[in-house]
Amino acid sequence: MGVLNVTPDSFSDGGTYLTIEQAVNHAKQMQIEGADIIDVGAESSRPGAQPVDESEELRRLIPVLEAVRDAVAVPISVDTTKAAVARLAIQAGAVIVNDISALRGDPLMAELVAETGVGIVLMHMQGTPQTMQKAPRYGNVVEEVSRFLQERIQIATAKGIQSSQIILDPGFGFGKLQEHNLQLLAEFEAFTKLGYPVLAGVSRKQFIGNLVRQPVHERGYGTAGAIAVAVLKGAHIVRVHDIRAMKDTATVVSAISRHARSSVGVSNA
Ligand code: HH2
Repeated sequence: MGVLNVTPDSFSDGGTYLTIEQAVNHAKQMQIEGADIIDVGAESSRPGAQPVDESEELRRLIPVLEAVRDAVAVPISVDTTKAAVARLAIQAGAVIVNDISALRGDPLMAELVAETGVGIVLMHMQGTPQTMQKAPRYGNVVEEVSRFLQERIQIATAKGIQSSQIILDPGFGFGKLQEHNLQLLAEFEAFTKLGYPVLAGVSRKQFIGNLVRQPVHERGYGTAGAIAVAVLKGAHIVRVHDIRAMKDTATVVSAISRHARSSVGVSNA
């Protein structure tokens, strides 16, 4: 899954793809480099980011989404927590809603997803983007994230969403300290064992920067290390900025893991 942020303030690519032409060119390039899904987002969720209102999110998103849909053949997902935005994005061609609030942000989102049959990413986050990095706290992070995801699956299915629509995501960097992010990756198979496709969004994140001591745009090699572990432990989708490098990383690791006779969470990525 290639990231396309049409925001002025995203932590990695903010302000880079603000015109339709820039966004379309980047989407095409990601397709050429092997992206299987393009995730378009118009509201940053980096720690401390200011929320954007619905009309501004739509203004940024919809023209780009329509142009990208016409320019690429791969499925498009929309990174939003608002049902009204998701509805217009689906009408404009999105087939997955990437909801970082896991249906908690908007009471109308579950109904929309059930009615339209699109895919839905249910992601774990402790707190909100404004508060989440202030004091993240867990007893056992893997167990707590896992329990949360199972609760959200129950709520989603109770509202008429089919199991086949659901994708899970432990939410790297969303209300997690360094040790929590590392623990989630070290035990990533706990999530792939839940029986749903699992997405890992580690690309260029702060916990990688803390290890390699590099600024955002120099975290590609560090990201590849994290992607390799996630794919080895069964991640089905990796949400990344550097398509070519991460596609190659995932391809090599999944080929190796298919030869492992007794590995846990063998990938079918
Ligand atoms: N991470 C970001 C945004 N959306 N969605 C999912 N499902 N999983 C993630 O880990 C995830 C996500 C943050 O990264 P980015 O989009 O590059 O930055 P920003 O939120 O600042 O736009």
